[in-house]
Amino acid sequence: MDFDVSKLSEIFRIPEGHYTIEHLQHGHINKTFRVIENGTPRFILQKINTGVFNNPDSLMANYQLVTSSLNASFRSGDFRIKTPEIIQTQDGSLYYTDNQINYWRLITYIEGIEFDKVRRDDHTAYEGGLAFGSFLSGVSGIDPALLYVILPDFHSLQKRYSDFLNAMESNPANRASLISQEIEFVKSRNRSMQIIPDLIAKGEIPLRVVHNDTKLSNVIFSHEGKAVGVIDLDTVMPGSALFDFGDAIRSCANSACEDEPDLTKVMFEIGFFKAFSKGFAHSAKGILNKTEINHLPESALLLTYIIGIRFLTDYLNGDVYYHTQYAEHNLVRARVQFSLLSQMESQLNEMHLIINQLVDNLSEV
Ligand code: GN1
Ligand code: MG
Repeated sequence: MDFDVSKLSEIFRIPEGHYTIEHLQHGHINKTFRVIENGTPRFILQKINTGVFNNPDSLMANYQLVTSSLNASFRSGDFRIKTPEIIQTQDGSLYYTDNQINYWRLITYIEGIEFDKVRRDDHTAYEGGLAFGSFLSGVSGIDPALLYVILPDFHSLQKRYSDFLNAMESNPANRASLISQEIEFVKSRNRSMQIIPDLIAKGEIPLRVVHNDTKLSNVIFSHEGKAVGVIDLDTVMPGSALFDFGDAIRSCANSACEDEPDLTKVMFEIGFFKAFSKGFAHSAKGILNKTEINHLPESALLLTYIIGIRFLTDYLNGDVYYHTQYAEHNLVRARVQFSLLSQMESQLNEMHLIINQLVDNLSEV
């Protein structure tokens, strides 16, 4: 840890106190610490990964715009989901640069249970859907043009697929020959994944302000199991609502962890898909157009595919993007996504039936 915590209140606008910090393991990009005072978590301190986020000014400007708008709605009672607030440095900056040119930010802590203690059940999936649907509707008043595009083409299939082909051809870590099965899997699906990208290109699926990183671990749950917060706003940018829905499904409808090595434990839980969709439809209704609603199931397949490709590409590149704990970590992660994707493919009709039923029920209300 290269941050001197005894200087925290000299650097940021917080009361003086005896603070300690604890490294949190989740998150594959930034380094995240919980700041504790007398046994109580008070703030979150993050070292921004500037290899990924190379413009901290734009990153933090987006963060500020989004959280100040959402938290204003929260305070007026229009919105039940909290987002972290930025704590400025003593000189009014949104982040602190140390003498090693590391970038640090301090944000408020949203009280909730540890993510690994959150129960995986229908209720949690429903609450997750409510949270991300509320987020979407909460930011719908922000003009997408006001946000910087922090990571261009973030969920672009074309970019991710061509990055994958390049990694395969240049093969910098000499790993391509170890994964011929996975490479075949990726190639065989590329065409069928074009439906949503084509509709986006035609403008039938609009660009909105979206979260873009809707893993269930980015929802904070209260001890009673209610979704109370949405965190990790680094990727909030113009994108499609289907990115948020699809990314959330690949995470919340997976019975296992994102890096479960035993694929027999990886089950696509269609019950969780149904519950999440119900929560999402409830809080985002009135926002989504018909084309978006009709393609909710395909978005789950698309995002599962895209995230799987990204893990596999990083494996081919020698683990240069995601934090990894062991040599095969990215490959294990990719295999989990591909297993989920295969299961979703065989249950696509059921997923459509669920969404159709949900739409019928909503229009009767
Ligand atoms: C990364 O930082 P984290 O862990 O929330 C990644 C997401 C992936 C996710 C997979 C900026 O998110 O896009 O879906 O890993 N974020 C970035 O777990 O690349
Ligand atoms: Mg993230």
